[in-house]
Amino acid sequence: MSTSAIPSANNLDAFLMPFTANRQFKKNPRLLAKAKGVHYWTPEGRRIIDGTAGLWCVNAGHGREEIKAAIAAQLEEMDYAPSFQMGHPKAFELAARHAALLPGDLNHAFYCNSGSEAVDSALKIALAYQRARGQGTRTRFVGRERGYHGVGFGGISVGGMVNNRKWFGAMLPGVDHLPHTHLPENAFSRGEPEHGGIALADELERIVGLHDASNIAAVIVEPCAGSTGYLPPPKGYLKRLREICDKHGILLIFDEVITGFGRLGTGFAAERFGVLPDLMTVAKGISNATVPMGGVFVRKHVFDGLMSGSENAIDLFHGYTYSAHPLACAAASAVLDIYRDEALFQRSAELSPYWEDGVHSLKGLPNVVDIRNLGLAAGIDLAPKGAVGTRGYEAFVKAFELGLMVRQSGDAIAMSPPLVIEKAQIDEIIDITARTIKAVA
Ligand code: PXG
Repeated sequence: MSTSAIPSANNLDAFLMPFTANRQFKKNPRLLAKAKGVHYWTPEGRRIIDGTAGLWCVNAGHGREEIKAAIAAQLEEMDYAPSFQMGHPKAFELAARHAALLPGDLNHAFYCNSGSEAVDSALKIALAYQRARGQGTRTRFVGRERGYHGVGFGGISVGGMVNNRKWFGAMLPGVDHLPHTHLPENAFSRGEPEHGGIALADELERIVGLHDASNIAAVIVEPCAGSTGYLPPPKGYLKRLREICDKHGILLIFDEVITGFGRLGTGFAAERFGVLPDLMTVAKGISNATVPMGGVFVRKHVFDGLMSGSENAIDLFHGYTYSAHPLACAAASAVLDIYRDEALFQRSAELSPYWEDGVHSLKGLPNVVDIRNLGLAAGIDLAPKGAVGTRGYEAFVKAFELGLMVRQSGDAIAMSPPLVIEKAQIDEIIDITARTIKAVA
């Protein structure tokens, strides 16, 4: 091995970075070396306030001692156990705790390792359920424009982000898309937008009219779209989707990878909106991002449907080596204790009005064309400057320079701080965001 090949943090070449402009990044890297509470530190010791809870996932803040201890204890006791035709106690205990936490009869949990796996698992469970109840012609899915459901072939097919789709060919056949919910007449809405909810949801009837319900397995939506700039649903939208799905025997899947575990001031968006989906996908906050984990929660009728074959047959022909990994289960259980003991979902609700006032105080700054918020998250659209995404990227880099981590999606910036954030830290986020927006004018 030549000395030039000795791995070092100064040699950034070997890592093919996900969702990154690799060459641009490597010329001017943004490295994170340490994290605690609501802060990151760069290798040089510069402190960055985490305006995005990592990637919408570190809901209870970084470096939680209780989670570290639970993972260490589990590692000491048992590193790994399979979940196929075997089981370990923490998996069952976690599922029972999740079942108790979730609304309605969403009382069975399937586990996986990411949001992408959760989405593809949910789509497969929907197909298996329809088939098990003698409706095997229901193979089509309906997603939504500007939806993000991860990067598996199922997820990019039902998702509605052009760049996730354009590179990867034909993908899953038999998918239609509802229109996205970002309407110009709702600009600068505080919380749920007023206009368009019913008409947008009624587009589902048009799709059913085209294919017939007997061919449609499920509709999947994020209750509040995250990745494409944070788009809260207009009033009445989700309820109407639920009604149309019920009318036609179509399953409704809520992708709560971002909204789950407190982001909207309730445990789950399903509670916030009073709409119960048939299946729900989660990830991120489920383990506070310490050990990768995702999950699909299903309602009783879906679970019972899967259990309708002979007792010695495998009910769901699907699973992962690391489904219900013991370290992930230990972490997820410890984070549930934190959410409960610190009442973090309630804290998220209590902080939301302060957060709303903060983000809407940015109205009137140069190039700010829309601001949206719901729960402890917000999206801010900036007018494009030349090519789409240029100003958004400049804002993302500038914010980092000024000591704040935000997310960029085109010319929108999105923020979703850890739920343990303090009011003074919200002020700091708003102040840096304001300086950022002025700097990229
Ligand atoms: N569904 C939703 C709603 C998501 O937001 C996924 C599925 C996929 O999860 P995994 O764990 O496979 O990445 C996501 C992920 C961003 C950003 O900048 C958002 C996500 C991931 C990375 C960046 O908004 N969401």
